[in-house]
Amino acid sequence: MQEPPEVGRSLFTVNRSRRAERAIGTTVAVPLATMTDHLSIPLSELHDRRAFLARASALTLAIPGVGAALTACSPPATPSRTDTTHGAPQAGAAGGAAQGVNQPHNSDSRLDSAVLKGGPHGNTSATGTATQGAQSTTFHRFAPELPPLAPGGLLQLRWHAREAPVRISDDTVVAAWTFEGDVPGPIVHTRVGDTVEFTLTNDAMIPHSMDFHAAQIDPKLAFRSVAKGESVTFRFTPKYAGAFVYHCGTAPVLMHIGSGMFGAIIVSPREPLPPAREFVLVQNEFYLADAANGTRASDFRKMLNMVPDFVSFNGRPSQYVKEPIHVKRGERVRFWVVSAGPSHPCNFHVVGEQFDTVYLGAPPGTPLRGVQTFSVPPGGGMVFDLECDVAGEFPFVNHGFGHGQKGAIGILVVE
Ligand SMILES: [Cu+2]
Repeated sequence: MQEPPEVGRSLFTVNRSRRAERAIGTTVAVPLATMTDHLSIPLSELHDRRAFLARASALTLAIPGVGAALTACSPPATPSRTDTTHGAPQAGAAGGAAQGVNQPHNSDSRLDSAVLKGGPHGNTSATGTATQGAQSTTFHRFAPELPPLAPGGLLQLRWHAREAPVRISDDTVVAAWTFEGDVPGPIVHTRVGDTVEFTLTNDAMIPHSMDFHAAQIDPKLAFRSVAKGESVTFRFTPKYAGAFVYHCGTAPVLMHIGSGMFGAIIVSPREPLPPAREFVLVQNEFYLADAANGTRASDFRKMLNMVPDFVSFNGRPSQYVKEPIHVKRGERVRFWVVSAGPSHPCNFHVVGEQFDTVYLGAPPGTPLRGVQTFSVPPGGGMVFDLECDVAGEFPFVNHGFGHGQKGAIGILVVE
């Protein structure tokens, strides 16, 4: 009797895990042990796991760009231990090359899904240390100010991917997957023509990776997944100015962005823009399971349905309503707005104001003048300038008000 497609796909995934283990040998023993856990799935759990893997696999097939990027990244027949760096990072060649030459590519999407399904957590982010210490996790307002540029034209970032509970409101702690322990990850600020040297070390059981939208670089090398305890290092030189997303690119990407692995990299142009108070807003959605052990885990099935529980700027719903952004009358304000998604745009609008200029692409090019609202697509970023000539309290919102109501709102106080 012919197997239904769903079962066939699931078994194929299992076989891929076995092949990967043989190919890579004992070099990454802990994650592979986790992968092979699912070779002995109890029948009672098989349906859920099978469904998850099938849906995750279908996801990559349904989005051609993502599917190509992810499914092309199968483990090679003869992988090398030089896949990753250890200890002090070593820069790749300036201008964009990643470490090494004969390296495995990013993890296969189905392999990574298998890792996700290897634990007792189901289709959620409640893995490993994501829930530990939740009760003592305090709320902090995410500072929206654009940080200063690094001196000398070289920005060196040595980050860790790790699981952590993050309090997003007084009554909600999410079991997050993070860059540097927070959601979103740190705001990166660089400039066209400068160099970013980036190292990601993975502290978590599940593979993770980094995809900078501000980079032009071979994604199979630079954006590949790394296993627990291992690192990847690469350099790039931003060509265009703008507000760009970064995110974990490990499959299913939906799960990794949806669980907190995203942020903004702001690339300033060489020629200065008009002086302004500059702020960064990263919109994201939260899809959360019911509370357990003091946290709410991110729920992959809810992500697929695209009806979020919360939508936020900088990782906390309505945080800038409680603690607004203050500027002075007569100042120009510049919002670098990024929509990390994973699935919805940000229809950015400031109530009672109009945008003097919106830059669709690299500022100072492509200016639109006198704009009321503009939609930033998921995976995109734009720059919004306004001249604060009138004093008052101005709500900045996602004018898709279902999402504004769920937390994509703040207050700009012009004093
Ligand atoms: Cu990840």
